[in-house]
Amino acid sequence: MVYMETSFTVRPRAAGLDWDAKPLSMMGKETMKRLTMGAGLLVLAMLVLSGCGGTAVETKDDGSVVIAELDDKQCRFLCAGDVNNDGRPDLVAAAMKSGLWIFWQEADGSYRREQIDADSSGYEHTTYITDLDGDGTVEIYVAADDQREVRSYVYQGGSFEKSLVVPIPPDHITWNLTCGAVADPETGTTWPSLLMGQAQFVDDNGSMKPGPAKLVIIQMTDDGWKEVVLEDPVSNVFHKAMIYDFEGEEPGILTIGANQAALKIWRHQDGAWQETLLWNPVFGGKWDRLRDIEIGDVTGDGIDELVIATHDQGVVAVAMRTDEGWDIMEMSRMPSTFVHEVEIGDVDGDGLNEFFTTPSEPNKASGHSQPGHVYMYKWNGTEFVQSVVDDFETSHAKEILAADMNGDGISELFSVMEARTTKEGKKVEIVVPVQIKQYLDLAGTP
Ligand SMILES: [Ca+2]
Ligand SMILES: [Ca+2]
Ligand SMILES: [Ca+2]
Ligand SMILES: [Ca+2]
Repeated sequence: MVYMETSFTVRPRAAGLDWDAKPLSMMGKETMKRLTMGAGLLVLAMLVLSGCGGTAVETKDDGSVVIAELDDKQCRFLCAGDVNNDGRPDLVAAAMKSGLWIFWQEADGSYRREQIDADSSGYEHTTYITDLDGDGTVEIYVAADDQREVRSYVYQGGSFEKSLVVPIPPDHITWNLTCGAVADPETGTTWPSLLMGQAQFVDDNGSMKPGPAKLVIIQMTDDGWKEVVLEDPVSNVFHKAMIYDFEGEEPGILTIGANQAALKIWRHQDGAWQETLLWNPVFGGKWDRLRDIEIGDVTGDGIDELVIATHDQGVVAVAMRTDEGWDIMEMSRMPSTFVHEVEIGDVDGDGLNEFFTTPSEPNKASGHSQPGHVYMYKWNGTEFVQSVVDDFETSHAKEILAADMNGDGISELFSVMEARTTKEGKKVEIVVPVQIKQYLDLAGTP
C-alpha cells in the first residue's frame, strides 16, 4: 500500500455537529496521558506526568467583521481554494438547506457571493477543495447527503460543471472528506483518492440503529471512480479520516471514531486491513467521541503534532511524537461542553502555528441556539496558552477556517456563526442568519 498526501492549493477545512445532546457530568482535572506504541503491538500506558502539560488562560477580545450572511440555520463547512484560477483564493460555504455558495475574492479583498447549486444540501453538507486530477484547476467535492450524491464542481468558461462522483446510499451521514494517494487493495495501483468518513444507520428488526463506522476511499482510477470500503464496528461513526505519514513509520490512514472514541491507523497488509489503536479515551460521561483532528506543527520544532477536538467534556488533546510513539496531552476539560472543530494556522505571522477550537454548550433540542467560543492555543515552550478569540452569547460557531487568503504567508481566521433562533410553538424562527466572520487584528494584515 502507498499512502501519501497529495498537494493542494490551500488547506481545506472541515467541521461539524452531532445528532444528540446530553449534559455530561463533572470531570476531574486535566491529565496527561502517555501512549506508547511498539512493534505492532499496542502498549498503552496512561501515566500522569507532572510539570509539562496543561494550559494557562489569558483573555483577549479581538475585532472581527462579518464578511457574509447566509439565510440558513446552519453552515458547517467553509473551505478555501482558488476556484476560478485568478490567483486569489475564494471561499466555498455549504449551508445545511440553502445550497452551495461561493464567495469570490475580488481584487480589493472583498467577497462577492454567488450560489453554485441550490439543489445541494445535507445535515453536514461536507465539502472539500482540491486539485485531485492534477490539471491545475481545483475541484469542489461535495457530499450532498440529501441528494444522495458525492459530486464535483469545476469552474470553467464562466460557469460550474457538476458531475456525479459516487452515489451515497440512504441512511448515511457524511462527516468529512479529505484526500490522498492510496493504493487499491485489489491491484496495488495507487490512485488519487478522497477519504470519506461516515455514519450509517442499519435496519435492526424494523428500527434504524447506528451501524459500524464507515470509511469510503473513493479512488480516481483510469477507468473512473472506484470505492473501497472499510468498516469498524468498534465505533459508529468516523468523524474524519486522513493520510498518516510520519518518518520512520509505515504510512497508513488515520481515523477518529466516536462512540467509542478511537484514534486508529489502518494499513492494508497481507490481504486485509490491519489496525493500530493509538488512543481510546474515556471521558467519564455518557458518550466518548473524537470529533475533529488536524495534523500540523504547533510547537515549532519541525515535527507535526496531531491536534484533536473531542465532543465530550470539552477536551482538547495534542498528540506529540516521541521516539516510542505518541504522548497525548489532554487539556481544557469542562463539563457539559462540546468541542466541534480544531483548526491550525499561523495567524500572527511569527512563524509558529497557533491552533483554534470551537467549544459550545451541548446542542439543544429546544430550538434555541446555545452560546459558545472560539479559543486560540499558542505554545510557549512548555505549555499551550489559551486565549479567547470570540465569545458568542446568543449563538455559536462550530466551523472555523484558517487559510492565507491574501498570499502574505499569514493565515486569516474565519468563523461561521450559526443562526440565532427562537422557537414559537413547533416552529423554529431565524432571528439572525448564519454569519461568516473574519478576525482582523490576529494577523495584523486584514
Ligand atoms: Ca479566485
Ligand atoms: Ca511540533
Ligand atoms: Ca503564530
Ligand atoms: Ca494572509
